[in-house]
Amino acid sequence: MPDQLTSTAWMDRRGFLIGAGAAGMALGTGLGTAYTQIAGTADHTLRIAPLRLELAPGRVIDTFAYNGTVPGPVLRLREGRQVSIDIRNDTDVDDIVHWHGLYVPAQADGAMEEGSPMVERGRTQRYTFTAKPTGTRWYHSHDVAGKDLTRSLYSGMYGFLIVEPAGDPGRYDQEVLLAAHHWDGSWVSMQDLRQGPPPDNGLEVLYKSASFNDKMLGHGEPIRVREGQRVLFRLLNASPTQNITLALPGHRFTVVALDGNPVPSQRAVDTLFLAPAERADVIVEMNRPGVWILGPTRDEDRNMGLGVVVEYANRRGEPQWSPAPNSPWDYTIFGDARPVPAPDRRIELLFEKVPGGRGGYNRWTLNGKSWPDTNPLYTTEPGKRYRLAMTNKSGDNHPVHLHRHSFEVTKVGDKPTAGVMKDTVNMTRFSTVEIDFVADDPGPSLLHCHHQDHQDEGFMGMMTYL
Ligand SMILES: [Cu+2]
Repeated sequence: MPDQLTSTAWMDRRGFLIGAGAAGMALGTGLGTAYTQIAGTADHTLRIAPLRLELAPGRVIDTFAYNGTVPGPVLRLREGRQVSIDIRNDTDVDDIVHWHGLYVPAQADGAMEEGSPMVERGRTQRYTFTAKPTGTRWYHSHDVAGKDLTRSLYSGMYGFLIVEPAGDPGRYDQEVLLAAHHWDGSWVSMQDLRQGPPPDNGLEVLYKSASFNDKMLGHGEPIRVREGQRVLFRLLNASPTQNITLALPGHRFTVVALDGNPVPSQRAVDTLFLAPAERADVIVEMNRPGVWILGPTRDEDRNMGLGVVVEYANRRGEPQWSPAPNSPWDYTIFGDARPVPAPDRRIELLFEKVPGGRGGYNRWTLNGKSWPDTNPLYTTEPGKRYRLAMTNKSGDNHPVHLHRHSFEVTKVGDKPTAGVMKDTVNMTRFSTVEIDFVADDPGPSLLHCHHQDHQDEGFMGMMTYL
């Protein structure tokens, strides 16, 4: 029982729990009365360890994962209930786990920049927090990867975290969880491979493999369905840097939630776009019997292994793929026209690239500065409403993530909208987006691009509270 060694934890003055391994237990005997000793087993344990992941016969990835699986175990938490999760680090590198899309104290959020402690190698650390808000959330490593394409979001260290509402409507017959990931990356100069990026552009990551969950397309079990079923897909783009656009030939996706939050206007779409870190909950009516490929519209991504076979009962044969109708993706089609309250303050953010040149790494700036010089990026007062007016002055996509808060998308380009609540908003190349939020979770909160390489090369700032 591995937990026996590590089930001792201490509550610090700010009300979150820090567990410790054997060394910490020895230290613990010397701690004063300010620390309350907590005994007992955590509700969940995640063990970080190396994993040889077989995506397909002969395609093995040496990576790191939680509890020996990719994705890690699905954590299903009950809304409003306190949960304790032990993270045990059985690797030789310190790491940290971030609870993406949840309202948790900064010290338990799993970002060292906000003050959360690293989970040291060989140690165990306990996180406790109250699970909210409801919906499809996820957890993942929030370590710095830098040039190391085996660490953090490049690795298998991610999993679904679903906060279940007290009363789940559950109008579906089957639930399927799919997390997309790209594997086996290397740094390349795109100019050497294809025309396109300007010649001063720096290194980018190119991948050799991709998967839904732990298998490449054509390997692993198909998703078995019956005609007439309503299937809920919870889709997560857990790729370190790649956008994906998904289709299921002959079927449409009815989008019911984005980033776990119900959308005001449920729309059926032919293709579904997800930037890194984004989630979509979609219902598919199974009304086209056959054997199909649910996969990315880019041939290159399917050839790399991204996709899964959907097989109707009593149907056999080669899985079919056909190009999807062209349907542009736009957050505003899921919004509505309700009036948006005027913000107490409008904050302009400009994102720019400092091209690395051939063989160099691109750098990123927010209002002219790179992390850590962007701390603080802006300061908020509890209870006030803010509008971030963001401009992407670069030819790259940036899924911008705000920690510990949900925000409302209020303008995409010059299109106003309301009601679409997210924690990550993708900014397409040379675009503007406005998001509104209420400063309702005091504590330092990171704002950063979810591309691992952009985040590591300066695209990060800190929102603070007065
Ligand atoms: Cu970015």
